[in-house]
Amino acid sequence: MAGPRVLAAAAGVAAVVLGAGVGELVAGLFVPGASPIAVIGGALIDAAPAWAKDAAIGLFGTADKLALVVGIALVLGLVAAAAGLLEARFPPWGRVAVLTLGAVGALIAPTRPDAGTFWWVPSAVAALTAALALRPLVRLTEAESDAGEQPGIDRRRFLVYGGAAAAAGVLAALGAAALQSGRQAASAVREAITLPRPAKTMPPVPATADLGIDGLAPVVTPNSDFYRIDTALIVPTVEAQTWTLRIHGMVEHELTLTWDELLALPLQESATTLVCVSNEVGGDLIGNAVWLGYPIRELLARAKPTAQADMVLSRSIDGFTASTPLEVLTDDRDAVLAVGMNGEPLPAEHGYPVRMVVPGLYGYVSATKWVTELEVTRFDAATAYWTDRGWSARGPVKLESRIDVPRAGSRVTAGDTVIAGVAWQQHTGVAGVEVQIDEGDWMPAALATAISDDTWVQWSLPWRATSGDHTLRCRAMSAEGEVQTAQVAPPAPDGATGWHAVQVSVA
Ligand SMILES: Nc1nc2c(c(=O)[nH]1)N[C@H]1C(S)=C(S)[C@@H](COP(=O)(O)O)O[C@H]1N2
Ligand SMILES: [Mo]
Repeated sequence: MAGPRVLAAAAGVAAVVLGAGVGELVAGLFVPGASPIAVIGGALIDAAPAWAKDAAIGLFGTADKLALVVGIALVLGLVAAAAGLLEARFPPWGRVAVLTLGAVGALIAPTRPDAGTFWWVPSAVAALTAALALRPLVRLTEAESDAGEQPGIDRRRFLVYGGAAAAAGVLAALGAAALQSGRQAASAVREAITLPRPAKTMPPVPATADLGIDGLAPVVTPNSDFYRIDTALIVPTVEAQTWTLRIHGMVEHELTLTWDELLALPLQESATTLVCVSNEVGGDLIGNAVWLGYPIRELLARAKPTAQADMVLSRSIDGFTASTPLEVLTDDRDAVLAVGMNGEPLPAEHGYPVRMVVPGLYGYVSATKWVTELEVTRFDAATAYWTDRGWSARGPVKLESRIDVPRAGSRVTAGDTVIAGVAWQQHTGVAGVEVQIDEGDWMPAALATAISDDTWVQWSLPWRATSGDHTLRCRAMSAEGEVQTAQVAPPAPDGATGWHAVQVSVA
């Protein structure tokens, strides 16, 4: 039989689940984006020290956001249980605790970069609901503890009312989640968009660019498999028709571009591999796509940066910023304002309606999604989101290579097989890849045809596998003669280095 303490804690949890669910539903119905959990999660993401985020991405990869939400729910559950106990022992302090929790959410909400006037409301409603439910639920548990005659009756009533409160909360939260995903899916506008034909098309991807080896990453990554990394707990919704890009700061001509104006410009196709600075050696936070976009260089030429400017701080609707060297955006590379990804409008998670893509730089200093602003400035005058959190202000991609086949830890049948992978150093190009088996000599692998210097390239090497355990290593050579360093460096502050090694056992 559960003791009175356990029941009081359960009353706290039931009240808070009800409040949180109602708060989420109010947000889902009336104030999209202001979900109390998302507001608190977003603030935690922005406030977390660099090491914590590094650890989160390292531990959970692209599931880092789910892990955060589960973490918040657990903490919320603990606080709720404590509030139930407090209310039972020292009323009204349990209610005060619950209201304080809601007040924190209501105070944080307006500080979010994309906050609207009523963003505080869902947290306030959540807190009031939880506080109102807490007192009667705790009462029922008290009646239970000193019920003389019929103890079973109040217990049953508590279970019924407490259970109903919690169930209502869960239902409301599910409703909110359905509204949210409906809102994303119902970007009917996005579905209806027909992207203009490129004024400058890319030569078709050579058939010899993809070796077609089982288990090897395809040379062009399908959108559904493309890694996603960003600080947005809820994917920002930006409508193309109201989207604008403002170019301002150290420019002679400030300018604003609309969606229709952007689509009317001569767009170009370009294949560019995007990689995250958090990608570990051998990691999968990398993908390659064919982008449809307009050269940022041309827009900057119109705006005319002043002679002192050396950086462009791009800003997203959700407040994320990236610092990109001005020279990289004005030289002849395909640094684009992209609207299309592999033949369709940008998926919402990848920046719909417009994002930046810049060959040769890690995403955190170049690939701003949901971009709305380019501020021409100086590295010594402004810093970007990740720089403020300890990462380097500049992030050129480092020369790397990865073994995809055979998979690390896999069992290989003795005899003729193949070792294959990918190698990259965007905007420089890869000249060769070498493979080492155990402590043997480095052997040159065959490169597939590169799509361009801005994309990764596949490589392969036939291998007569002999039985036993083996370590396979690879290293790449760049088109400039650089050899991929063996020096092991972690992702922070400007990208991991080292050789990818995989262990396999051959039988
Ligand atoms: N608005 C916004 N843009 C962003 C980010 C972000 O957090 N917010 N993350 C950047 C980082 S760190 C990377 S690696 C790339 C990832 O792009 P993808 O999710 O389309 O793969 O987006 C960049 N653009
Ligand atoms: Mo990244």
